[in-house]
Amino acid sequence: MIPTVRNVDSGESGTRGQSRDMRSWIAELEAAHELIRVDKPVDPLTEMGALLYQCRERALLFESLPHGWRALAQAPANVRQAALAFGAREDTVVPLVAERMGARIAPIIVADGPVKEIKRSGGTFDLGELPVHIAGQRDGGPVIGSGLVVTKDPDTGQRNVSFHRLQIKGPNQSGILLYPRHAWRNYLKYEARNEPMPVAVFIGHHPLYYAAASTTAAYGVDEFEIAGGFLGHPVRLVRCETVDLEVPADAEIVLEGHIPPHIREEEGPFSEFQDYYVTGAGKNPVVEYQYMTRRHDAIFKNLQNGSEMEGCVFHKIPMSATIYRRLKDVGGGPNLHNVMALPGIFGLAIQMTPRYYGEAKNLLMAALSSEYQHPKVAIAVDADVDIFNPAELLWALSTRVNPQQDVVIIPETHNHAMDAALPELGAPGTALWQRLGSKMLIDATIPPPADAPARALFERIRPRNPHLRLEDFAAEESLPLVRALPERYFGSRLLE
Ligand SMILES: Cc1cc2nc3c(=O)[nH]c(=O)nc-3n(C[C@H](O)[C@H](O)[C@H](O)COP(=O)(O)O)c2cc1C
Ligand SMILES: [Mn+2]
Repeated sequence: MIPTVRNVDSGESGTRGQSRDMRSWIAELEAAHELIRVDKPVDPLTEMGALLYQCRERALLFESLPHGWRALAQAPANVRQAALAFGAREDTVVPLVAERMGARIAPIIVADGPVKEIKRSGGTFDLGELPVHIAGQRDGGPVIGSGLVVTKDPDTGQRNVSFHRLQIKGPNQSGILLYPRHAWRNYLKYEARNEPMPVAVFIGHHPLYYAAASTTAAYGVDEFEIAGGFLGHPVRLVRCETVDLEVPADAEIVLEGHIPPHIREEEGPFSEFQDYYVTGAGKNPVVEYQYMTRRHDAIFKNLQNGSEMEGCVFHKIPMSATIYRRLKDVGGGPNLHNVMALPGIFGLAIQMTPRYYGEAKNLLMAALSSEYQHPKVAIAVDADVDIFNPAELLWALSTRVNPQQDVVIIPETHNHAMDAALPELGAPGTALWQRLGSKMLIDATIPPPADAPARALFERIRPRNPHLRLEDFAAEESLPLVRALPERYFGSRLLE
């Protein structure tokens, strides 16, 4: 257990040297040849979304945006890049994050920080001058997708940090989508008192802050403690100027504001994580901003949503790690290898070696009823199936499943309210907003090792001499083609 440090003012010394921020992340990406610089002018409203849409492999640093802004986006562009941020590999990042979730470190309060270099009160800043982009053709307007929203429970003072889409509506106003979870719960408490809810939004920081904010923990858990556990050092916080909230000292930009009670305005549509537009759109609350602080040379952070975009990477890692933690205990410790959310986030692949017949179904039931509301389909496969290769997953589904025995459908479950395939009850911005759907588990595992003869029927094809490599045999002029062959192909993991 890493020791917990509480509210110590470390001034300029202390943890400063080891703290990681968006600057250190940009340097890290560049050193790993993971960053593309875009030096031509780009219009965030009409051009940026298309460039991000095309760039699923590398991060983008926009160097010539309106009003002199620079911005980082698609960083992490995929799970592989997220693994880099955690110092892991694609196939080791989830077990590692699951472990770090158990090592929370309380933040510290410092007197000052880079995010306070410039201070602007209401009327002296205009959200319209930030390089906020429009992602999809049908989006309702420019949306800050990278704003991490800090709120407090008015009864206990417990802090919460979460992602919320913020559609720009004026120089100092945005919409906000408050999905029925912790910030919404805090808002309902303020609304019951007929008081505005103070909020602080920070934009631009190391991706581990974003991963922490998208972790669904218990109500009352401070996501800055989760960020500390991910980072391995306490988060440095500074106090806000106009609200009783704290924000990271090393963020790029902070907006201070409040959500007035009982106000709902049209919001959305927005390019959402499942790759559809309309979910969540309707009458949603608004945020009014009265103060902005930022670094003197602040770099903006754009974040594009949609399936297999940056936004879904921030969903996938904490969701998979939280469910991995949960499954680790099912039935007294299964032989669990990995968990990964599938594209669209409503599905999960569970990689395990069953100890007993039927054990996979026990894990799948747990996976479908965790802290997360999203998972609707859960698939269990053995260790030989590369869960990062969709072809292998689909192959396991078609060759290792006897549908009448291996597929179970649980009717009439509470599902994620933004799953467009399910009937919607209530509406966004109201107390009864949900989807009453169903769940499906698919056991695509093979017989357990304890039943060796039955398991042997599923021994996979491997070539003789699997260590041989084509580049040692190919003609000199063909080597560029050989080196351009994809590293991942059907069965590639079996040759490792
Ligand atoms: C990229 C991204 C965008 C998100 N956008 C929203 C949003 O607009 N509204 C919302 O309520 N939750 C949104 N979420 C989900 C929450 O931030 C996330 O589930 C978080 O865990 C909720 O925090 P909580 O558990 O403290 O309520 C988003 C998550 C990610 C990763
Ligand atoms: Mn929370």
